[in-house]
Amino acid sequence: MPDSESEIILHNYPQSPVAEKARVAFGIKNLSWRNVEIPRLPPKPFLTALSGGYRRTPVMQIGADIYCDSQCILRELERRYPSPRFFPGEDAGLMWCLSRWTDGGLFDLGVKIVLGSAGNNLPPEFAEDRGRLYFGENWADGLKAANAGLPHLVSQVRAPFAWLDRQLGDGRDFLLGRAPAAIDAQIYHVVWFLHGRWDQGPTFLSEFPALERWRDNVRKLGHGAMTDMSPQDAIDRAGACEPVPVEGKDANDPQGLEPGMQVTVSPDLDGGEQPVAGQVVAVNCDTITLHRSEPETGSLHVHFPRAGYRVGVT
Ligand SMILES: N[C@@H](CCC(=O)N[C@@H](CS)C(=O)NCC(=O)O)C(=O)O
Repeated sequence: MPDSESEIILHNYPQSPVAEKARVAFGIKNLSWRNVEIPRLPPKPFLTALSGGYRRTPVMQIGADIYCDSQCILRELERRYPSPRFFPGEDAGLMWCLSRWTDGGLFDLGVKIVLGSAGNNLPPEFAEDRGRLYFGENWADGLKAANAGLPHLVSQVRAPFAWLDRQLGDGRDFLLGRAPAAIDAQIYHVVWFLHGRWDQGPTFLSEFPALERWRDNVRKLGHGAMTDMSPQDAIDRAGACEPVPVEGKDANDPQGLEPGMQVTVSPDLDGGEQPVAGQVVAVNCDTITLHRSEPETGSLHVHFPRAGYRVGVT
């Protein structure tokens, strides 16, 4: 068992597909972790006390270090637990580039198909929250358009699934061969979502037997070893720990970001989300780390990816 300072804590809820990506990542590396269940809808006071306002799922905590976004989570897991590797081949750079599509365009299609096909059957407060998050200010129109345009949306996901099905048709266990990789988790979470939450999902996926065999292989990887933890214990853990010291200055930063600056960070999307404010501790092309402090948690380092996030200088 790791000591409590280095114990992995995942703030998430069972139905979240992006959390499923992180849970599969734990399975690939066979890690032990603590599960803190958060609400599916805001307010999420325990989570935002740690994150500074970031409300998406999942968020990983290790001591007083808070990792927002699955991109940041996977990167940190690879740094702390390099074996087995998330990138079994020699193509980590290309795999990260590909993950911009899995986390962006592909996930977006999954969300539009699931929410669009649910139509008027979504609970109103859920429709309003997720509608605003994924469809912008005119979310009600966006949801209706997704419902009316469902066949088109499905055609957009069918093509890449057919490509994957053909590739997997050579009998390999995972997308890159015999060993599971980050890209398996990054594609699997959308397939898992479509299978579990779209009423036509199982029928749609039955067109792709090799993809279905692969889905089962990824499912069998499991989630590592999970034990529950209460939200208050997670807050107390942060309060009892100091963030891991980190340094980083980037002479070529296009925004001139430097340690010591006060900034805000938010997803680079129109989701109506609250930006997180803090002081830059370290910055590079992959990650920005902010220092925040709250009476209950003491000093925290909150980490965000650069790709997909907007930094504003305050
Ligand atoms: N880019 C983020 C996306 C996270 C995301 O959109 N997660 C969904 C759940 S699957 C979410 O936050 N939904 C709203 C919520 O949980 O409050 C990541 O990769 O972690």
